[in-house]
Parts: sequence; C-alpha cells; structure tokens
Amino acid sequence: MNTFEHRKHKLTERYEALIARQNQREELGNGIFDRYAEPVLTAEHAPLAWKYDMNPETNPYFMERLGVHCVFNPGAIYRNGTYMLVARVEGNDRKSFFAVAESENGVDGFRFRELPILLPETEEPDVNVYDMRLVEHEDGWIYGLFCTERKDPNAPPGDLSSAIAQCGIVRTKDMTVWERLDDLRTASNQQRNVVLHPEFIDGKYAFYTRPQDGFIDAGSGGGIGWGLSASIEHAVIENERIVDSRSYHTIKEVKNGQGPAPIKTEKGWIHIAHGVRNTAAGLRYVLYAFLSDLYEPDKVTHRPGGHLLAPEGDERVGDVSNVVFCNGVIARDNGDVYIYYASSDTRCHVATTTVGQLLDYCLNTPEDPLRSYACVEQRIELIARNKALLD
Ligand code: M1P
Repeated sequence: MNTFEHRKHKLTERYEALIARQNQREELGNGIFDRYAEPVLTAEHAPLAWKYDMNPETNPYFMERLGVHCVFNPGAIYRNGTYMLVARVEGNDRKSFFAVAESENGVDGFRFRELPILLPETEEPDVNVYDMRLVEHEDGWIYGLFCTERKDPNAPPGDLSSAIAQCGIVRTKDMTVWERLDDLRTASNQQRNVVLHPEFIDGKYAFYTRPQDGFIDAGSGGGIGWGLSASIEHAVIENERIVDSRSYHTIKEVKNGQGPAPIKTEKGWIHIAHGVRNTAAGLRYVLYAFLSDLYEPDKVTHRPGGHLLAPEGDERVGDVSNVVFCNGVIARDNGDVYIYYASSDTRCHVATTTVGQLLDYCLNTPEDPLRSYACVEQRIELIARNKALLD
C-alpha cells in the first residue's frame, strides 16, 4: 500500500468508527439536565471528501487541502423522525458556513449530509455567516436566522478587525432548498443573536434581538431586545426595547443574548440564553434560563439566579476558551428536551432534560438577590428548611 492508499484507508476507518461511537449519559447530573460523555459533533465529523483531494495523481500524500477547524453553535430541529443540526463549520481559512448533520436518536450517530449549505447571498455579500437559529413558524415556513458579518466601512485605515454584524434570514420547507430574504433592519448598528418567535404576535413577526454599540462591546446597549415586523420578506423593526437587560456583578454583566427560539409550555415560554462576564482570563460565557408569559412572551415572569450550564472539564478549552453557547434546542411532543450547546467555539454537545424539569427549574429556583449578604440569607433559609425536615 502506498502513502495515499494507507492514509485514505486508515482515515476512512477512523471516520466511520467516530460516527458509529455510542454516547453515554453521565450519571446523576444535577437533576436539571444530563450531560453526555462525548461531544455529538466535532471537526472530525466533517466528511473526508470535504477536506481531501481524493485523486492519487494530484494528492499523492493524501494531504488535507481544505481543513475544517471547528464545528460549533448548531441550530436544531426535529423533522420526520430525524434530529437535525445546522452546525457552524469553520474552515482553516476562518470562514464559517452551515451544514446539516442528522441523527436518529439525537445523542450520537450524527452524520453530515454530502454537501454543506451553499447559502444564497444578498446584493451585499456576507463575509462570514454563523449561529443559525431554526424556527418552525406558524406561517408554515422553517426560518433560519443567522449572523451575517461584513467589514466595517467606517473602520480607520489599518483596522482589519472591526466588523458590522447583522441578522440574515433564510427560509425553507424541506431543509434542502433555502430562500434568502432581506437582512433584518433595526436602528442598531450591530445585531447578533437575533431569534424569530415561532408565533405571530398581534399579527406580526416577533423578534428577539441584541442591539450593541460595538462589534464586541455592548457599550451603552446590550440586553435581549424585542421588536415586531409586519413583513418577514423585508423585515424592519421600528420599535425595539430591552426585555432582559444586563446587570452588574451577575453572569450577564458584559452581555447576553437569546439562545434558540423559546419552548412553549402551559406555564409560559422557557428561554435558554447566554450570559457573559469578564474575568482576568477573558470573557466567560455561560447559559442561563428564564420564563416569559404565555400570551405576552416579551414579559419575563421568572428569572432563576445564576447559570443553568457552565463550561466544565474539557469544555473549558478550545479556540475561544471558557465558553458555552447554545442556539439549538429540540423539545419533543413527549416532553423530552435536547439542549445542543457548543463548548469553547470548538465542538457541539448535547444535554438532555424534560419540559417538566426546566419548568420546575424556572419556577422554583430563587432569583439572584445581587448582594453577597442577601445570597447568604437565601442559602441559610434553604438550610433552615432542610433542618426543619430532620427535626
Ligand atoms: O466567542 C463566543 C461567542 O461570541 C459571540 O457571541 P456574542 O455575540 O454574545 O458575544 C458569537 O460570535 C458566538 O458565535 C461565539 O460563540
């Protein structure tokens, strides 16, 4: 066997073993959700044909020609008995693109479709696209809202980092053919983490937004916003207001953003979001949850304190370390919930739970009382109640 044949054979074997690997639910957990031993989707899940020139004449060393660096921040949807992730795949060239991976059970066996999505562009081409939120809207379409990034035309000469982030919109009926609509227009210069609410509100399309002053910094902006648009083909939000703001000395003091579209329950909408705080080691991203009113989803009714899920163990290290981020969740009709989250902008994981557990978490976890003294009071009260049970 020559180098080409040997490497192709070994790499194919390793790839198929990875796809066939079973995932184990970790024992006990925290009662809120269960983690799994293995990530569900990684850069190694990218098919060999996406990376290698498979012609021995032109690639005698069986060398990677177009490497895949990371696979993270997937949108998620359950269709026709299949768990589908639309992952953010990042090439070695730093450009992200979207690709659909499918699994029969939602916790392992994810395999990418043959081709990544060739996302249609608008007249103003995207430089980078990422973090798609998939929503089955009551109008009958599946929408994908994502971040489209282009160079900031007002950046001073020599500044090759400043970008303008805005919300791009595509829709599909079959998860195969994607129609590009106009980018969302709002008053904010920067929009990331924009999510479409699955139902009409007052006959209009409703959006969760995240206006910011700068590409990285919230500045005087930030918080999860809310706005309505009569049209989805040419979506415009005239009035945007903050429904979940940033807050001093909390897990969301620097910025926050809506995760996937919220989950509808009889007690309200369960939201999974991310909160960011600063540390000496840089920004730390965690997930948190809140509940909003069933009929007025822009009114937050319950705010459990602290994080829902924070990076742990290997999750803490990656391309952008100390980050967990979620823009995909699947809530099955039987109440099972699959939270797809990425760690450190590198790989995708799943945590499983139920609507019942998430509701209990939202309804019965105390709010952050915002001061150490009050936090201790809160904990002493819990200890006292437990002690009373023993007496
Ligand atoms: O690097 C962490 C995350 O940073 C951004 O999130 P936010 O807009 O809240 O800062 C996004 O680029 C996200 O993709 C990334 O995971």
